Amino acid sequence: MEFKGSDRGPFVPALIIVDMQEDFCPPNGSLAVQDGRTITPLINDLLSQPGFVTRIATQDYHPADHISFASNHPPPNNRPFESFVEMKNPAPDKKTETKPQQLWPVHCVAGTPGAEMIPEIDAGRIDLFVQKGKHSQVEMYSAFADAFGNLDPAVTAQSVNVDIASVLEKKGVTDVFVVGLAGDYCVKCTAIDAVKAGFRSWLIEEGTKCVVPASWDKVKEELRVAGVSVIHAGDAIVKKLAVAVA
Ligand code: VGL
Ligand code: ZN
Repeated sequence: MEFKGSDRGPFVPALIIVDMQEDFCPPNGSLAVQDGRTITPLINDLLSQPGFVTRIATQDYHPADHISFASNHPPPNNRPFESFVEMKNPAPDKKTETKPQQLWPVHCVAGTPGAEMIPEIDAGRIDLFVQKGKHSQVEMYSAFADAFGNLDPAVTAQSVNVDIASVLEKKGVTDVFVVGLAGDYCVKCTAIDAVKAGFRSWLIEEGTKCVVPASWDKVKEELRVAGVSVIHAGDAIVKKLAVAVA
């Protein structure tokens, strides 16, 4: 028999809010996700739930010369959303490994207004901000690992300011709830890497929006195969978050 819910041992939940930043939101974001701002009330409601042992927000936080910016590459292969460039693994022992990297409009440049959290988010309740994508030559959608899956802080130190897996482990977290932008990129990769890091991973469907909304069914299948549970805001597991941590 499959064990469910409270039969599965301790429940120590954390909230990860992904990339609720001006550049991912209408009306002014350079990489605005359709309806991106509309998920804010749900996210603020989650932030107010007493059950989380920690509430973490991630920020895409790129240098101006980031490899994913279309304008940093010569034409004709520099069309945002469409073009791909070759990216090299930054790990010293894996330098020959490469991956295609999709190009984007310039977005979330560290220290600019586009990289700021949108002000509607109740930032006072956030315990920790994770800034990722800081290495100019590597993409980092997931808050846990760079695009090559590098987890070793010795390798990712240039990409991210916090080792999120060790932060969660130190707090005894068992379950990670993921919301934010964008469902088909950073939210997907963060939720999948949470599974790889050994946590149960729950993605609340009403708490995300996609760059390509029509891709969501395919993304949900990828998430399911990877072991992420895509759930609804009204589900029983979410109601458990109303119970304060002991
Ligand atoms: C994201 C594209 C490029 C995201 C970040 O937050 O989903 N998407 N950089
Ligand atoms: Zn980015």
